[in-house]
Amino acid sequence: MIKDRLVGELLTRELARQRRGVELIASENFASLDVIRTMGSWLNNKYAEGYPGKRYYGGCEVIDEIEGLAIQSLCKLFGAGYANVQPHAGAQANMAVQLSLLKPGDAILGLNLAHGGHLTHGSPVNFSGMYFRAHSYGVHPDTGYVNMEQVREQALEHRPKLIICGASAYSRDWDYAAFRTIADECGAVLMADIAHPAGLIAAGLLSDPLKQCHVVTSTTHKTLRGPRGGIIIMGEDIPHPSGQTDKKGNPVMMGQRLNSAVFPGTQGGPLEHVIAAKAVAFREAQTEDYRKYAAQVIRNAAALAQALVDRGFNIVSGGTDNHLMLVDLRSKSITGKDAENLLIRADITTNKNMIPNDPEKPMITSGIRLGTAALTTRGLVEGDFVRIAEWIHALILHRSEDAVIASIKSEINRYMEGFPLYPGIEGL
Ligand code: DSN
Repeated sequence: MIKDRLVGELLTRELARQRRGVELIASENFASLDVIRTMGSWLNNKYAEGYPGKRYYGGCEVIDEIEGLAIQSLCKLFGAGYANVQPHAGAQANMAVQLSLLKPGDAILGLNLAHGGHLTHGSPVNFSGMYFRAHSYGVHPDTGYVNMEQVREQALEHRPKLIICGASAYSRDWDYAAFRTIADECGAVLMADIAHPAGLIAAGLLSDPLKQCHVVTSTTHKTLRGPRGGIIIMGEDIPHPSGQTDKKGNPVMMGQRLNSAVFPGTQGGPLEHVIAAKAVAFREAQTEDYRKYAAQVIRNAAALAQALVDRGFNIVSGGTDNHLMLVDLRSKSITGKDAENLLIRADITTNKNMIPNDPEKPMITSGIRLGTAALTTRGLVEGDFVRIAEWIHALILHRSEDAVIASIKSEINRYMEGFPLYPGIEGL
């Protein structure tokens, strides 16, 4: 164990919690030990402000190779022509894109947070909604699918400089081509935030945003199963929409502006230990094993959604194309907050989540969001997810019976022993 016993014991307790529980938080995963070990390395010690070959510190020759490898591996994984691997998180990637393209007061258009969007896509409590005139589109009340007519109406009315597609709680694939047509019609730059489905896109199982979107951001720790972090990619570098030229008369490129927006625009020293771990994850995601994993994630989500529907639950949009689903709990007369608190008593981890047009407040909600990426890493397959639906159903049905909850918790803890996490590791 590490010398700091207090922290060491907490690390051990958290490992035990992760091992014994049914992890259904859609944005979480279990990174490989290679990823974890790379993050916990002496690369942490190095300052490397700047980019490979152009640093503000000496001694960066190894770091340059590491960051170069991460960029090259990321480009190969997505077929990208440009990559920046420095954003500390998805929010920083989105902030950099907005800084590279917009001036305060410019209009942007993204998916409403209450319909599954993300804070950084224009929420009034986030920089994106404070500094820019943020407008939003939603999902169709009848179908739960993104309302493309509304996207077009909003785009033509507000003429945003940036249109954002992508979400935190949306279970369907995206029609990037339709978004591009609208973006072209109103002269906007089109960005996709693929933080959630990135790994499934890399595996070729969902539509490819790089073909249609000018710029794509992501996190690296959700379906992509890497370290906690962010990235920015483009299919190919393009001239910056301002049309500006440099001293030699060459167009200023978008990639150049994005790099400046990450550093020095919004960040200082890059986390090279995390960038090295990103390189490990990008290389893992190119293996046949990872492609099989990604396909299993989707099959498991479909099985879980169907098993819940079979037990009287409603899924927003009726199902899922990706790794997650939004469960509308109103048919079970329980709020999202109460369901989250109930399920955790049996070691099932979820998060309460607004459903579109939710009558409840954001801290209460009428839904929970469930995802299959983490448990698929543990080795669970379709039949196991039917079992999970049975547990969720039984817990909600017997919500006031402590003995039933305790018995399901014991059953879950025994069950999860069959799916070892980091076998042989007892702590740090
Ligand atoms: N917090 C992330 C999620 O859970 O989806 C998004 O930033």
